[in-house]
Amino acid sequence: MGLTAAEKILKEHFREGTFKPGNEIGIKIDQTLTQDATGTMVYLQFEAMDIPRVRTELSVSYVDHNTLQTDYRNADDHRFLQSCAKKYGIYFSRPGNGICHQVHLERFGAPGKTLLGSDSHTPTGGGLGALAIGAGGLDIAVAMAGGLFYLTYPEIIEVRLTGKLHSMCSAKDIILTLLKKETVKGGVGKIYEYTGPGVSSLSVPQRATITNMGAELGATTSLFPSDSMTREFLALQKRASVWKPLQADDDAVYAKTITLDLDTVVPMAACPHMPDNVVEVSSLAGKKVDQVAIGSCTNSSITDLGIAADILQGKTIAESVSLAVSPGTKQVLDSAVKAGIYHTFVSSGARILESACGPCIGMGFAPGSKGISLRTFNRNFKGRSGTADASVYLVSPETAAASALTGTITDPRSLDSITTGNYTDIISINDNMIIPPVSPEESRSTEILRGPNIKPCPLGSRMPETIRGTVLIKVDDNITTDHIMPAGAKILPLRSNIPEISKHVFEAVDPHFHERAAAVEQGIIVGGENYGQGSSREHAALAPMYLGVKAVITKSFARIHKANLVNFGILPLVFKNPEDYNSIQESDELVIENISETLLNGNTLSVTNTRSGAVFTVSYDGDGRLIEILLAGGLLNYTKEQLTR
Ligand code: MIC
Ligand code: SF4
Repeated sequence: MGLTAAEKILKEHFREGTFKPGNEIGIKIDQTLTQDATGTMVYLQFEAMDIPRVRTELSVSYVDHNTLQTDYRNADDHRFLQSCAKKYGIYFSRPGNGICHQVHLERFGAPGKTLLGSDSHTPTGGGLGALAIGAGGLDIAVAMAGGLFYLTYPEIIEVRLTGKLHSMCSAKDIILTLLKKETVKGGVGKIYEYTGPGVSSLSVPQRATITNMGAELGATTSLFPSDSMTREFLALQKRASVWKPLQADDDAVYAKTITLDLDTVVPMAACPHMPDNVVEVSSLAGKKVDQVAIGSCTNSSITDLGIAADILQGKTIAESVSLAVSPGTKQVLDSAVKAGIYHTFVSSGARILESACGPCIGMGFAPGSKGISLRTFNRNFKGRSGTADASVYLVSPETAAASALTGTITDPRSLDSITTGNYTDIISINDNMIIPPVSPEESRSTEILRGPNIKPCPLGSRMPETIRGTVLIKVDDNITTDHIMPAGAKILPLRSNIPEISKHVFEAVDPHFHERAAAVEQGIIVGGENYGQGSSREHAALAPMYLGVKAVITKSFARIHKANLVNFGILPLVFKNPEDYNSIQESDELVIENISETLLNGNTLSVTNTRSGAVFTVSYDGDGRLIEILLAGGLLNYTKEQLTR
């Protein structure tokens, strides 16, 4: 039986476990990436492992999230990260050089490699034929130390593309179409592998838009084959030498096949407040728009900016609209200047922002009260833009630009014919904002520079035999890590300081969460389906751990968050009978006894609700290694115990 492209990479990197869907496997990681918002914790954890230099083929530390520098804290973080990179043999991409996923695609990604990143959109690299996976920071620290990355062997889903996109329809519309079909939890435990004759018409940046937003499906990752288009992209980047072909075997077997005819794809928009709340743009036509943002790791390539500029060419944006453009990388920004795209934007009335995440993570350009914002980004969770009552729609660059001109949501196909340019060949390569690793001698004498806001990573305590926990909060389905641990300009500077950031846990959902958690010794969180979707931020587990949360009981979990809970010694439990969710109230006391014995001998624990007297069962599906980690109080403690043994 032949192999799928994903299986070929998995097989080559497989080191431990049983090589079959559903089982835990350990794979070797070739490359890692971190970004500043998750990176400070990663390097604090790496430092605690006491390893002189990274053991990967290549590791890159990017600064792209917290670049506002409203006071000393972000700047101190940047200096800390730069000194860690020098100390440990890591490439350092300086602030201003661009968004991690886009820079990595341009300058470092390679077909057939495994890439692990402390950011959920790491699968962007799948556009180049790399098996690129997002994970919690601690998993990245372990991979940098040469440890394996453990994941559940995913189901491989084939997305067979036929036909060709019509003009004014783009890669964003493809992934939004898929999100409508598969939903934000449809991809949990799956890899989406793209095949079929439609693939060859999509450029690498277009493929990367699709694999980037595969994160919103909850997927482990998404993957395109490596073909002549990939080789062309790498040759333009003067990196043709890393190209190698990657394709599924003709007789490869997939768990399921979804066929998507690109001829039928039309402009789509994800409506507030979920990326799968997708409708056709034409059905929203005429709705007033207050602001438009073009950029983010999803749609900030030169092709994305080029088509938007073609639409804006010679025109002025509507008086009622504010338009911001953030080029994904310095390379894109420079190429946009060369190609005249920058001039077109500025002439049309656009505001040009830094090459960084910016508005995507609530770092500036927040909409006004009840504002309607159209963004080419990947997430529209409530409040993420920085304005709690704003409505964010996710659209393609074509729809964004067309709507900026008219001031209302506009189907770009309704515009008079647009002359489009080909901007892919205009490329400006200059890596002077990437600092390469130094020699081991220089590393040794490098001092790590810290600021007063950088506090050590707290350690968990051993799992108690009995949890007697208060239900601190009960939430619905699809709770995101943005709900659990919000980001934005006020909170992101606290990412290096867990005691401080923990005061903001669940802030937007319930401002008293922190006080309630502080008042009890052990806390429990109760959630619905797909709890913890979205970002990879381990702070959504680390801060609750710091507040004494011992278990989270839900109907189901998102992959990365569940792994983060285990990494920080919090039990991720699932109701055996989802109906039991209804019987729990906030402030109930839940008792779980004989934890280690039960977990080591099976996977079902019984829980007693002392208010109602009700007894119900929950399960944990992890294997022996994960149970050991939980009992040790998290991966850091477990690793220490292993080393002492
Ligand atoms: C996001 O898009 O939510 C982020 C900010 O990039 C996160 C990482 C973080 O919270 O630092 C992600 O996607 O993992
Ligand atoms: Fe940055 Fe937004 Fe991409 Fe996250 S989704 S990496 S915040 S641009």
